[in-house]
Amino acid sequence: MCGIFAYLNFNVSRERSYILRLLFNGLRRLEYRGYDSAGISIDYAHEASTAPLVFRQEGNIETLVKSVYQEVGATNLNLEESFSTHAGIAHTRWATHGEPAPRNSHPQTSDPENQFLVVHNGVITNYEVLKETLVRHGFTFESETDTEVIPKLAKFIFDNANEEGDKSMTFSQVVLEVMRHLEGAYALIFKSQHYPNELIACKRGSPLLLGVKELTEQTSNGASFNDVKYLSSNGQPKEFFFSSDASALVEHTKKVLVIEDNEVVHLKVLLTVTKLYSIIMLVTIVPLTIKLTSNIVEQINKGEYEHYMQKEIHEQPESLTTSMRGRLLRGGSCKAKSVLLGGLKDHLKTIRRSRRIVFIGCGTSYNAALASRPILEELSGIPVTMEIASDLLDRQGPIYREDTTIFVSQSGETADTLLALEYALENGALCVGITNTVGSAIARNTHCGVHLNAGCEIGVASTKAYTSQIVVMVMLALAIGGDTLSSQARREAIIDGLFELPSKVKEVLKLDEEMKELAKLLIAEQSLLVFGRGYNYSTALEGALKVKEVSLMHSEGMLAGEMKHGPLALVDETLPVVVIATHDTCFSKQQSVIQQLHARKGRLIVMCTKGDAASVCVGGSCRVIEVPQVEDCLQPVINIVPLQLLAYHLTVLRGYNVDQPRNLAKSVTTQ
Ligand code: UD2
Ligand code: GLU
Ligand code: MG
Repeated sequence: MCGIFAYLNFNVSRERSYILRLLFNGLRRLEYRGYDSAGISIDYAHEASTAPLVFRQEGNIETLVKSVYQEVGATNLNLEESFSTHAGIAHTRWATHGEPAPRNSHPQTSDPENQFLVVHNGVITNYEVLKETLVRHGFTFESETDTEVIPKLAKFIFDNANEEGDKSMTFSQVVLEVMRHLEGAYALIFKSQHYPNELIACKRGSPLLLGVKELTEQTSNGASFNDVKYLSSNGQPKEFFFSSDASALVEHTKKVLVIEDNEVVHLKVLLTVTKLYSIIMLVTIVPLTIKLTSNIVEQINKGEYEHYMQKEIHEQPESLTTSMRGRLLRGGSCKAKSVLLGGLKDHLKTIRRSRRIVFIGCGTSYNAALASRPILEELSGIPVTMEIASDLLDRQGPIYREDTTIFVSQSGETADTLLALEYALENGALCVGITNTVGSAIARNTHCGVHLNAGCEIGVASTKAYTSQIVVMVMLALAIGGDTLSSQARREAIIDGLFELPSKVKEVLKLDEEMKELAKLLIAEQSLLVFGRGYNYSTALEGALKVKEVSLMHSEGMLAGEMKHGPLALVDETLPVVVIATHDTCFSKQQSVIQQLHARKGRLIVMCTKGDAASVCVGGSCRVIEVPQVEDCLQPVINIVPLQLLAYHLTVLRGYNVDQPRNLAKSVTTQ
């Protein structure tokens, strides 16, 4: 979805009208990818000192084309003016941050003079921190996009270097420094007034190709096109194209290079000793690991919070919003509300035809899959089974070509899950990834998938990634379920529920103080049981996992239906037991569980729907946690929040390290 196109002609005279036509045609070829607005930038004049022109419009490409020619007419810009070398960029946007509008369309700019311009496909997940930093340094933002931080950061880095007297910073150095600060997914093209006739392209996650058209027969220095460094011989005319996919390149050239993640392509005109121009393409590999290092931006920003886990718990209304951005379609007068997962749309037919769907994960990711299993079964009608990655491998459980396997991992590098992925690939199953980390091994090696876009998670105990995983998998269920008439009302109710979910999470976060009080009561306990069923079996497992993971208190999540088959023996007046009994199809069964626990004088903490407090505690005394009600399949997202808060406060009160619990690591990259 959305597209990038750029064109650089070198040493071949092209009129402005030709360049415009070429850029517009490039965009038209990318049109099928879907978009809601478009924009381009070309040069105003040959002189390096003049600001490039930027045209942006909401709506289709033809609207942009019309407005460009109108503006050109009004300003007497000469369409016949020729450029022997010129760098132009173009973009179709699929809005993720900010409504479709000219100010939010790309190219996004660094300042009114357009010193740095950027077109972007993707989502920058840490743009808020970057934006705050830039605003503190005097930048004013005019769009709601995540993209706008990129050109502004480029200008900031460029200005800083110049102030310090470093006038030799190259365009690629500026961009490399920018890339060091970006998290998320992107394909980017940079154009700058300070580096006329140069373009830089780089990417992580989103696709980007480079096409080269030689306008003479000679080969260049004998260097093959696949060489990492590609030098043109002096002065030979050439045309360069960047595009999100091959459809916009084939009419120009067959010489196409796929740009890999973390590579930077720099198209640059050099004045050589022999006074001839040449073009260099630099492909620089940026080590993946250099994140969060610079002092310009304090990346690891805990803000008002004391711990990352705390920050990440409270961030959930925002992280959930980001996970859903651009993926929920509100519908209209004659269109139904729907879900669009760009990464899956070409595979939905295959998934629907599969005999079985197998969720594979470990720890929290497994729990998130378990939370989504009922709705996936309901909407798809396909049997869904659950596998803990290591157990699947231990058993060498059967996986078939007709299976769709779904690999869930926050980091995308979890060793057990990765090995299970290899195993499933060998067995010929369709492999789908659900990961938070663009470019991770699971994202790369699965056939298709969905990124969580929840933003970087630092606390070892996963919180915001868990809720985003559930939301993404509910959207996956909606996408796989398709648009059968019989389930339309149900689907629309879930989509409405998704839209409202962030505000409901905000509401449930208000229980913070109450959970702290509860933690004080439980501080010296040895053990805590959590009972759930149906949608909230997962909540019981995940709540207990949080508690044991960070507060180092023994805790078990249990299926309430299994209570009488063993766990009931543990119940007495002292052992605290959390029962999740929010309103859904399992409500009456949970009420009877509560009765039975009362009968054994159990020490109950009941999580119930707001307004149910009085009715759930009939027959005994208990402490209640009242939470807002949402659509049943989304309730696990709400219900886990108080338990996350409880685990957090228990840990702090017991004096343990919340962000780095004993013996645990953030991404488990060993078996
Ligand atoms: C794409 C962009 C997103 C935004 C959006 C606008 C990327 C990475 N994403 O998001 O930033 O511009 O379009 O509409 O550029 N994939 C796997 N395995 C995984 C996860 C993902 O194969 O575990 C693939 C997936 O099939 C797709 C690509 O990676 O081809 C991007 O996935 P996505 O979920 O980021 O895709 P989408 O369309 O939501
Ligand atoms: N996230 C960017 C925006 O909302 C780019 C979206 C796209 O990939 O088109 O402007
Ligand atoms: Mg984990």
